[in-house]
Amino acid sequence: MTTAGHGDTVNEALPGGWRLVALSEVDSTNEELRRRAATDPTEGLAVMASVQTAGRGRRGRVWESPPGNLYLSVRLNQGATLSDTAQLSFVAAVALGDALAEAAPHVAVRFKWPNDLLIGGAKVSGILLETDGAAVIVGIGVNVAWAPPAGQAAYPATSLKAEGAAVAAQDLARALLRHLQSCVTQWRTGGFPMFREAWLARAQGLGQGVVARLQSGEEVHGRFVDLDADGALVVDVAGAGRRRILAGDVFFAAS
Ligand code: BT5
Repeated sequence: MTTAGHGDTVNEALPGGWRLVALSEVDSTNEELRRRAATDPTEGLAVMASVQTAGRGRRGRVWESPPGNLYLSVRLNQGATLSDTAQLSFVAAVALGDALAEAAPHVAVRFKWPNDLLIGGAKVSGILLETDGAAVIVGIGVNVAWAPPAGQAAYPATSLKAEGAAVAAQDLARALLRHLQSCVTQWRTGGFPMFREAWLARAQGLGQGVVARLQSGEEVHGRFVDLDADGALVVDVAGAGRRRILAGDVFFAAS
């Protein structure tokens, strides 16, 4: 595994004591924050990179990370309980949704459970939360200029550029960090309900047919009816009542 990036290109103080370190290349911004914890365990330390050589998704999947896109991770000294970590992935999605509404107002962004953002049904962003001792690392990838071509990713993908939004990754990073800081503060004082509502208001496929593929390989077919107070997907299964899905991948029935 690569060790560190090729030097800091930016080391910038942000409001609220947060700080942004920008690197030209790194294996994974999540991994870089883990390494930095030994010498710099500050809350709000954010690392972005122009390229990731080993960007990752959930369960060891690869996150394609060529130049031009945004790869950003932030450390939150949260106390890494399962429930906090699950809730934070929705808080981060809402923050990114708000940042995109500001940076690219004409594109309509929807949320896909558990932690993707879609434009026109195609994935423009993925969020990966990892725990590191008592901290949570929030890793966010946004396809600013490039997306995997059709057939290459498990789910159709798009980029902001392909959707007609000219946004610079550095500008989006700053807008995102500003929204993330404000959302995390609101979540810490006001709790999850307002984020659950904000997420549901822009959720893809609410009330529609869905297939949830669980880690065991089991597929749950039903109707996506809710997000519960813990961030679980609630699926109404014909003849079998409601199932809470805590982890898995979601596919929408063809409309
Ligand atoms: C995710 O995983 O969507 C979370 C991705 C998180 C990436 C960020 S970048 C900054 C930080 N540092 C890291 O190393 N990671 C985080 P998941 O839901 O498991 O989706 C992964 C799947 O999405 C892959 O298996 C592909 O099918 C597809 N994929 C890969 N690269 C993609 C891309 N750039 N755009 C759209 N889909 C992609």
